[in-house]
Amino acid sequence: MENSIYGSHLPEMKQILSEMTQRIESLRKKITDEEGMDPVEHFLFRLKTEESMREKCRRNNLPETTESALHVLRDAIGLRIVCAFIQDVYRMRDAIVAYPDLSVVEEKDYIKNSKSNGYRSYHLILKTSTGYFVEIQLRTASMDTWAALEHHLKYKKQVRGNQTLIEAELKRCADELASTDVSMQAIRDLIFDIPEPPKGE
Ligand code: 0O2
Repeated sequence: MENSIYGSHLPEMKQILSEMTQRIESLRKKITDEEGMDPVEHFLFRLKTEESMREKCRRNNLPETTESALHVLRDAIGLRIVCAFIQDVYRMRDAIVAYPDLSVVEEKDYIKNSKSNGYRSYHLILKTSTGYFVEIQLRTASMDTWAALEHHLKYKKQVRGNQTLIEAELKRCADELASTDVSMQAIRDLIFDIPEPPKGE
């Protein structure tokens, strides 16, 4: 059998992924217990498959080596946290960056500064004390839906129709969804910012 691109690191990578998922789940539980509302809609995680990592190396003109897979590309260990509301994205981000044993090596706020195609998400690259990188993508359900659709279309090799129009329409959808996210957050604030009535009323 062909040697793994991850060399002998796979067991430790699996262990890190498992620890990270447990942390996110307990963070979720803590916020849910304290506030009665789960900040996370859904949560995905994975180790990038051998095939996908090798394909990404080739795409980036990198040799298919353990060095490329673990130290040049930094998303072998990946988590995606999808929240209902924008505020929850930032709340989860704040809690994650506060872990003392993980250093933040890169942070990209594509929510405040969306990509030109309309892509929105919050990206974190963390480094463990043992030297492994972990990529965390945080986004709302609307952003996630858009990214999935755009990804699907991007990999359709023969796109029929007017490419410029398709891109403009995708961007318009992304902006409309972003505007809806802001409105949904405002509605939640209206509901939850109402103070409790005084006792006895
Ligand atoms: P794969 O094959 O999905 O794992 P940069 O060179 O800094 O501009 P970089 O390093 O790729 O870009 O990082 P970035 O921009 O933070 O993107 C990392 C990942 O975010 C991507 O993985 C995608 O999963 C997602 N992403 C970024 N931009 C887009 C986009 O426009 N549309 C969609 N659907 N997803 C996006 P990769 O690198 O594509 O690799």
